[in-house]
Amino acid sequence: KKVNLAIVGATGMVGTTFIKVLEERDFPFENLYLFSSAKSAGNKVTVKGNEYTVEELTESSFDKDIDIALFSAGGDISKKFAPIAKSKGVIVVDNSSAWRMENDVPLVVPEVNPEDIDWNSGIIANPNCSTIQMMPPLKALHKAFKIKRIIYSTYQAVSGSGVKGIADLENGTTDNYPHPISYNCLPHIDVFMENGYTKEEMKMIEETKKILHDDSLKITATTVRVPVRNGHAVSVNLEFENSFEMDEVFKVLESAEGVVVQDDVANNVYPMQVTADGHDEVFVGRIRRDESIENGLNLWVVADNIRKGAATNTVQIAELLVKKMQ
Ligand code: 11C
Repeated sequence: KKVNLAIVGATGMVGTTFIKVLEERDFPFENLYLFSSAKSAGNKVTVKGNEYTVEELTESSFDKDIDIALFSAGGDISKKFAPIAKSKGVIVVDNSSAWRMENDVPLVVPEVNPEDIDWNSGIIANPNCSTIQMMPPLKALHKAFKIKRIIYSTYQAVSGSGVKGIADLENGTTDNYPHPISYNCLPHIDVFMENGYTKEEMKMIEETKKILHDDSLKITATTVRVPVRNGHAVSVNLEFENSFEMDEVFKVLESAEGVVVQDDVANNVYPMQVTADGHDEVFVGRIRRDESIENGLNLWVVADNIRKGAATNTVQIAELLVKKMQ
């Protein structure tokens, strides 16, 4: 069955990547509606050879016959318009943080917990980009050796802040960040919370537990903005319940869906942001035992935060919905 699809935030960085990914994966839509703010309304966009006119998002936008809407226009737009869409029978796949931790909203990484889309009540959330890329390798390792504790340290690209972040990197300005990001690193992503963590750090902690369905996991995180245009890297330290052999770890990661192992240090092969850029997979390397504790492991995990961290993961969720509608 071909579905009627809407994109909210169609002209933004993730929105335009939705369109690229839909074309690349030949997503089976019948009608396509592109919505944006008044500023970009009227723009013409070509998708699969057909020209579409971007319309202003209004409260009556979902009166049309729409099955699935992909949202990436920020949390405030999602908070206001996702319930309107849902009330009209549309299933919303939302890329913002607005609904992720709600009890009736599944948080889905298709390689990891596809079954969770079954209990949606009209809104399915796409996790935070730095969380998404950790889930395919960690789910496979959790299943094999049972994770006890996770320490995340991130190296996140300016594209995670949108076009303003990229402008600050390229121009040496401080319009988006409180300090220069050119030639600098900022241990500060999103706002600071009362406990001294940033919201980005708390997202990684809470979303990991929700996606892996395991509240007993002990998790801590430090998230850092680095002067990289696109692609997030995460250094992760894991402590397992069970003992493991390194060849088993490699086997588990090599057979994990959506994961590509790049680990040949003798030839300087390891994941990097510049090589992950433009790809949909999660790249894992620098795989080595943490010799300071029992059952410890270190990994370096890199992915394109706009693709797997946002647009591709959202489109993959929509593909699961289409399959379910058949
Ligand atoms: C960043 N992770 O890199 C953020 C961007 O909750 O969807 C995505 C924020 C979110 O700045």
